[in-house]
Amino acid sequence: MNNIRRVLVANRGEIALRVIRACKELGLETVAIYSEGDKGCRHVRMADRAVCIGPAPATRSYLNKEAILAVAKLTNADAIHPGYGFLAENSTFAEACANNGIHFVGPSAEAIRAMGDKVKARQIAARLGISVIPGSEGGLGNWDEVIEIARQVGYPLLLKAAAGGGGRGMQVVNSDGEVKDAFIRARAEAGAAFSNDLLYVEKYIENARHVEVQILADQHGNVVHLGERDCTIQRRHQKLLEEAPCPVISPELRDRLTAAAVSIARHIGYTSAGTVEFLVDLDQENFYFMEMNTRIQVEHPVTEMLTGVDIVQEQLRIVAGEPLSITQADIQPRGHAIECRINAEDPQNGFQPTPGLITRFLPPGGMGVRLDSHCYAGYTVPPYYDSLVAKLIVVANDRHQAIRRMLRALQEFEIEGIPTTISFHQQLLLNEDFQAGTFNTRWLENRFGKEE
Ligand code: MV4
Repeated sequence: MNNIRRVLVANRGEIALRVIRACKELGLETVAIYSEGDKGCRHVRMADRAVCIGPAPATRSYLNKEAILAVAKLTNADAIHPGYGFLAENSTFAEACANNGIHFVGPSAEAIRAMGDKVKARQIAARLGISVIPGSEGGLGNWDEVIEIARQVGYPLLLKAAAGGGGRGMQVVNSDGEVKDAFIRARAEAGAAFSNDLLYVEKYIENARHVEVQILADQHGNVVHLGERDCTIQRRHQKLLEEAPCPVISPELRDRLTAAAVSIARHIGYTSAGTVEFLVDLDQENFYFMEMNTRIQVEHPVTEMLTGVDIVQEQLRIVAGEPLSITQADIQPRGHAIECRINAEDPQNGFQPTPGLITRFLPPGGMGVRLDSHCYAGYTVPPYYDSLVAKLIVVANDRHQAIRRMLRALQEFEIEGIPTTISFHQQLLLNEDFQAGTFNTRWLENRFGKEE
């Protein structure tokens, strides 16, 4: 790659390994950063160089912009890959990289800012003629506006944080009597979580699927999509299992969804990998724009398994000023892929986090099985960060075979020393509603919520 030789990976865990692997294959050198709580992490061993960035709490290490930039300068890194979470969608950090002559492996700070404002993002989509969920035109001034909107679109409604995303701070409102308290609660939550308490409101689409489209865009005006992913299986807005393709959309609905995603990316001059999230209303064979994520997502391997495209390598090519290595005609998703997020959580105990020493770790393998994990026997899962210990991804010729392959791989996967969500995934994959593919966004809480 002409103007990138060394990449600082500003993340940890499985995504740090994932990025380092992509860099190595492109002949790029890698610099890892790690906190004092991550001394034994595999990304520290795998990178060409590793620098301790600070104490375990993320605010003192992985979120410490100044320290990360200082390490990038000290090690002469040409680029910083933020992974997901932490600083991946922090426009101030992206700007600081640019101001220091360091490539931020992601979109421009402007694109991050534009899509980070969920109200503005909705308005951009609406201006492009893409349907958005009926609700408030802009942000809300006060709760009486919510009652006015309820007259137009009807209850139930969903209050959302303009600076939020990913469902954080969402409040369902079922009647006029609930509006005031829900508004005050949502505003307080948004202010605390995002230091921005602006809210907007949408009709709550109850029988829906969460379908997102993967986009890749380079600096030469090429924008392609890599198909869609179905991420409907979420618990408290944490995705648990993702699959591709979505088992319930028709080819023409798929074409409309992917065309809408490409048009948004093209319109805002987006570059790098991005994901446009939609809600598909199963009752009306219709879809609505929800939000756009300006980062590589946890679930990206599902798309890689169907298309053969290494999304992280494309991100690195894009930031180096190279054109995409694929055209839309080259992208022919084949088969069916499923990803299970294996977390250090106890499904028998309200999915409580279960950090601790892993005493046995025997990963599954074989045809069509990929395991993205930083864990090993002897590794201690720290309590400071998210609970993800492994992403188990399978690909097969169709959904039925992919479910069988995933069940076989989960059976084979041995982790001892801490409770994990492996057994929960086995239960989920054996469930007949899941196997029929007829679940919606409310299915998991209704079906499994009762058993907590
Ligand atoms: C919605 C929705 C229904 N109606 N918005 C947004 C962030 C994502 N994590 C969940 N989001 C949703 N937004 C409207 N107007 C349904 C979801 C949703 C969901 C909601 C509750 C429980 C599970 C869910 C799974 C996927 C999507």
